[in-house]
Amino acid sequence: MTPQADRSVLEGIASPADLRRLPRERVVEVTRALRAEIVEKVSRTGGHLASSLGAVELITAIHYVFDTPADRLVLDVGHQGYAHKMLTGRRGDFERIGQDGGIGKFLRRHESRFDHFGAGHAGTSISAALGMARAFQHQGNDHFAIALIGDGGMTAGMAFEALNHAGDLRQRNLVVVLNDNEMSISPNVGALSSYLSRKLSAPMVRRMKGWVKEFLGSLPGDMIHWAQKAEESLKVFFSPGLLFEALGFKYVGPIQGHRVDVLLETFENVRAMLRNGDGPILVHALTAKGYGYEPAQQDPFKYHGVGAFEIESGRFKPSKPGHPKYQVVFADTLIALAKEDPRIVAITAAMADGTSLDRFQKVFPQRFYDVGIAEQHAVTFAAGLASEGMKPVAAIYSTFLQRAYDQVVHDVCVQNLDVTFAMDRAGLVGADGATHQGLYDLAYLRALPNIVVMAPKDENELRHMLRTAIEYPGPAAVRYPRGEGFGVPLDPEPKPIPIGEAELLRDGDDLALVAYGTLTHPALEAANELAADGVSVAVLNARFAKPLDETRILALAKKTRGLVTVEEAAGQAGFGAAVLETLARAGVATPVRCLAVPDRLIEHGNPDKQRAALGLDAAGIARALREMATAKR
Ligand SMILES: Cc1ncc(C[n+]2csc(CCOP(=O)(O)OP(=O)(O)O)c2C)c(N)n1
Repeated sequence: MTPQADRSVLEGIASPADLRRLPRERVVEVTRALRAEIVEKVSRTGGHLASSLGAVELITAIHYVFDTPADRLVLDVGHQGYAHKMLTGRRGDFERIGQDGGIGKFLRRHESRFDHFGAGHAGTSISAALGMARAFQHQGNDHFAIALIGDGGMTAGMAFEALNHAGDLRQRNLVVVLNDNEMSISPNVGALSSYLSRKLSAPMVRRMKGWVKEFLGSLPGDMIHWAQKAEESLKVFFSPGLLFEALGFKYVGPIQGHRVDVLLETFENVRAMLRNGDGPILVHALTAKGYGYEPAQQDPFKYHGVGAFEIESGRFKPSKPGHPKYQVVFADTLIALAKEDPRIVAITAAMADGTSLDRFQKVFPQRFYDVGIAEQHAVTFAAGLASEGMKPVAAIYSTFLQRAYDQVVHDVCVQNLDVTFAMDRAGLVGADGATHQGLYDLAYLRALPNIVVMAPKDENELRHMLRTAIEYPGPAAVRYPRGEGFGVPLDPEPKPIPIGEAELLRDGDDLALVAYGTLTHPALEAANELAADGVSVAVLNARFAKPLDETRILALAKKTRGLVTVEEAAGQAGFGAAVLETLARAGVATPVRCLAVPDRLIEHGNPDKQRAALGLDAAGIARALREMATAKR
């Protein structure tokens, strides 16, 4: 089924104020038009399809009933917000979503005055909305703050910290809308999810009602009041509201999240309750991810984040067959190692597909853990496993591991526990943009005691490093990028690399390149270019940022006229900084140039173009070498 709709109604909506001028009977028409528009736009550019389709009615109804932007709508993650973007003047910008200079895939404060809080990571919306609601109270105004969060987002511990606090504050101008589709990216996990979706079968409800009626009938008159109270409690006990009520929220729901009439009426009631001082309120809406576009509704997992596709059939545009992805090489290597070592277990925080650990899950269902969007718990859970002699491998994107920093420090490194961090999506990530760049892991890990920090030059070395990390008896982290490797041949057996040992790929006497991670290959290309100019450049594949191969690096610094370090990470406190510290400590004054990502936000865009613009490709590295070769001393 293809969502067909007359989209002309959208022409007159440049902001939610225009939406609110429409009679309420026409809101359904708006949601249909938005849905058709989302499918059409995303079919060309790719994007978060199923999540956005599932939230069209909720977002439209909230903008219709509440006075946005004076009232604040905070979207958790922001990936479900395409209807929000379209209703707030960005319909015409969808052609370039996630591309250089285009709008972002998530919400950004500088992109629109309707994006009250930037996001990309899950679980932050309730805290942020509570802060806003509290600010309104301090400032003496009567605006409301509304957080829209998915059942996946709700698995983040932070969401509960916020609910707990909001309940305690009795925050009367706060609404949390729970968009419950029983899905995270893959099916949601955990006791909370089962609790929310607990449905009493109809015959059971009928039987219960019958018993209660019979029981009430048998009671003397003065006890009926108490018995009715008991009946209410029984109902509450069987409703998911109990949990939220216990946290101090008024619970409204569960309601049908795609019925516009129900939503408008519910939000109007909610607004009246808020005005009456009855907040905070939690609205529990049941939705279907991918709603209204058959292929996505049938397989919301496949259509969570998509590339371009054909609308009629739902078929994706064929992608060119390429080299194996780092993720697949990682997962397959882990499977091979786990076959030999029963102590190995794998952990993901809601990214089984993204990390390719779903492959591991198929082979070792009992040794695989998806903990939900709970990176902090994932790390300390791994620490606990390690403390009892297991060998946990936590595959967490570089950007999401930021969340669990104290767990990495306090629970793993300080206790020197044997946890392997497989840091996926390290470096530039492309369309996901600033919130997802994997640029800070070097800076945040290098400072920590006990940990070994490494990065492979290609997918083959990743295999060896994974084994190295797992065999190392303390904490070890391996970073690798998103997507395809270089297509290098894979050695049949992963072998451990001596800790802290760099690899001299090419000797040279004039200059030295010290490369970390996947920029080693472009570094080699650059050295070849310089050789044609008669400049002899040594290339060292550093492999380890901690411990650094000080002996080899110092030897190169002493023998050459200048050293260039290369890494795809934030320059401050990164790999180059480690080299500079080593040289300074040894009193070696060889000039050093550090090529790294500069101290500014890198937004979404094509990573190859971004690398070129930052001087982090072969041409840029060659340029830096030439400048160094011709510099006067
Ligand atoms: C801290 C963090 N970990 C992981 C992710 C990756 N991620 C993006 S959306 C998503 C699922 C969100 O599920 P839910 O909130 O239920 O929204 P839905 O897509 O089902 O509408 C995940 C895991 C993230 N954005 N942030």
